[in-house]
Amino acid sequence: MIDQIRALYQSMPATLAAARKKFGRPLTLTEKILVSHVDNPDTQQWERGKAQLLLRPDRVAMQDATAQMALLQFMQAGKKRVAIPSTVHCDHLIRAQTGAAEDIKRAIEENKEVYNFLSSASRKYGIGFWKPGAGIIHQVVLENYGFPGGLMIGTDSHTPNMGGLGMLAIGVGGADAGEVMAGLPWEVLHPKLIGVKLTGQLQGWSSPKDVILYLCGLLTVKGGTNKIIEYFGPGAATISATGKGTITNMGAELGATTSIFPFDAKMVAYLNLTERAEIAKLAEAHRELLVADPEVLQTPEKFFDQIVEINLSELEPHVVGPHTPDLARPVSKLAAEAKEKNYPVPLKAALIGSCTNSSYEDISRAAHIARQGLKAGLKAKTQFIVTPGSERIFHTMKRDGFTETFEQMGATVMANACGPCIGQWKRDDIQKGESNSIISSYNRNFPGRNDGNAETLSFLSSPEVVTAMAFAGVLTFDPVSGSLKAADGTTLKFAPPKGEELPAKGFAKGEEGFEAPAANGDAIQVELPPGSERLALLEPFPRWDGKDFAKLPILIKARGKCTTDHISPAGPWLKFRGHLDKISDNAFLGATNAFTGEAGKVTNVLTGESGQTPAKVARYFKAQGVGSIVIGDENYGEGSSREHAAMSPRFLGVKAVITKSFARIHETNLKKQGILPLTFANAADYEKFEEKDRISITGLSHLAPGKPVEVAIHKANGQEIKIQAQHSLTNQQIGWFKAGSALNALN
Ligand code: MIC
Ligand code: SF4
Repeated sequence: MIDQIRALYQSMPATLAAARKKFGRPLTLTEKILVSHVDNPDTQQWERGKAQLLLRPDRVAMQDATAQMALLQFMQAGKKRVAIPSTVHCDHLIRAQTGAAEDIKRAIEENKEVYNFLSSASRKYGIGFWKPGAGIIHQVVLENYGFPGGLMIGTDSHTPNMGGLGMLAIGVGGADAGEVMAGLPWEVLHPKLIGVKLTGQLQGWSSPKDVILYLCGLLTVKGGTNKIIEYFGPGAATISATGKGTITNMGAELGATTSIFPFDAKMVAYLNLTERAEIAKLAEAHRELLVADPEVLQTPEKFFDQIVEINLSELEPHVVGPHTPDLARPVSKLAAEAKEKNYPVPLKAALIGSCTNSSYEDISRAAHIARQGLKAGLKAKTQFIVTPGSERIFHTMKRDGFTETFEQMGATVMANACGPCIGQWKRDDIQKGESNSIISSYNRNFPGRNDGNAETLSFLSSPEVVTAMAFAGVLTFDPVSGSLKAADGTTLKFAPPKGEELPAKGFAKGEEGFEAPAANGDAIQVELPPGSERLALLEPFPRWDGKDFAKLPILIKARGKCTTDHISPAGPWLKFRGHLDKISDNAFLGATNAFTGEAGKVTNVLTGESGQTPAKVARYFKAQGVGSIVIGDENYGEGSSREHAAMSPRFLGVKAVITKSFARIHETNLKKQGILPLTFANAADYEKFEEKDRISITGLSHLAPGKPVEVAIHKANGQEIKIQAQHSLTNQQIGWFKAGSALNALN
């Protein structure tokens, strides 16, 4: 790895000089990394928001729930070995039930087929394999592979965590990963740049989490779409590397392509403590390559498309939610809002950890709060769950007494895995449909995400605020100014949390859980049992038949938020991530039917039967040889990278998705799988679609970049309304549509 980094740093000065000349100006850090990873500097066009970049990432990371499709697609490319360093991480499939030890044992049993498939394919194709229990993908990558100035892609939307180490790390669908592993360059729309200037220093209860929670409120869940967020300013250097990782990780909630911090001493400290002193030294020796040019810092408004300034000294601790990460307010304002909006006040669960917030700093600050509560004779009034991010964190927490502290409070320490964050949480304290509030230090809070119950109101905050809330047991508690009654009747007012950025004694180590690939994988068989319930080889999607889409029914018109969690829910469905036919039964189960207001139920307009699942109706259409259309609202496909949200509709016969706007990863996933992603030229046209309408999309053989397409809405009374829709397909992507998928276009 060190050689790869050395070679990159050695090549950068000449590349950057050429780019400065070409652009006629100094460079931001983002641009430095982009130009140093471009596939062909001679032919590459540079226009923010317009040009397509063809890039050569340094590595690929995949987690178990998305790696299955990524590897199945990679296998279709017929290569012997991956072209660039790649890893698989087993984290999403572990159910949080009784605690780490038993949960891992059960997961290994339950997911045997999938783990065997992933590990055998990894061994064969030259991919590093991290076993279940080793940790959550982003923590493990941060501890082992992230490096300043690098470019990576990962089949998970929170891959940008690595921005905390000055790496440009971008979440993608499995098809993108499969292609890059097969040796193709990776394509992305040249993002615009938002510069976030940080001044001052975080105080008291405020933590890195609050930087991103505040930004979510300011920019909203679509404010970062097709944009990279570059942090700079004196405040940046005051935040630990893992704190930076929290901020860049959750930048996914802004829809941002990725987020990044400039190289600094905090990154050096983190690299040193994670046994990468050599990389730290090398980066220090090339510091000027790994930060923006000085002119950019002097007049940032000349170099960024938008600037936001945050004075860390004045930033208050925040809470966001319910149901969306951009409903933000300072924690001091939550009580009044909870009363006004009738949020259930008792908290049923408080959860800390996850890929976003389980650093040593997070845990030590939360433990400081925990100790104060315990000293006052208090225990958690809610269920309290801790999910460490990695083996290192788990063992260091244990060694330094944090685990014991949390357990004294009544906490359950879960496996080093996603667990409750992805709906792998066996919760039996509430009935389905029961309205209740929970709070966590995670990064997503869409309805039904944690426990499959859309009536759970999920709030997000920093681990220290969540821990204080666990003692209070109510949503209306303000840990900053409020107080609790101690066991002896006196008053407990928490002192602001104090922690250490990094463990003074270094990280403790557990079982690393890494399996290296075989030097020569030729003799290794990929384990894929025929007739498996969990895995099935992919059949190529049919090619486009050259005809326009004529009078197709609407499968669903989704109203309001329609994230990938609404389109392809996770939780119990995760077990079918390697079996396209089976998982497709979950299609649109969370999406709100605009015609009825009900989630996951539609009318089969061919038979008139109502109250059916979208998958059932789509399968009926498919059996009749009839395709269908999906209509969506704003920021359709927000959230995760799961390409099942595109593959299932494709498998079920959806031909086009027409929306007001798309989230980046999902729009690409639709294109890759051969579905036409269209946006209304006039957003108000969304209202024109009625349940019984039939939709035609014409002129498809003349599909061309930038050229709108015509959509006709045929009303039940014979009336026809014509509207225009736009698309962002390039010539190459039109080729994917015609071939039936990007993968078909390769062969
Ligand atoms: C998520 O946080 O939503 C996930 C689960 O990590 C997803 C990936 C997946 O659905 O497998 C993501 O963020 O991309
Ligand atoms: Fe796992 Fe949650 Fe992080 Fe996604 S956001 S990688 S589900 S911990």
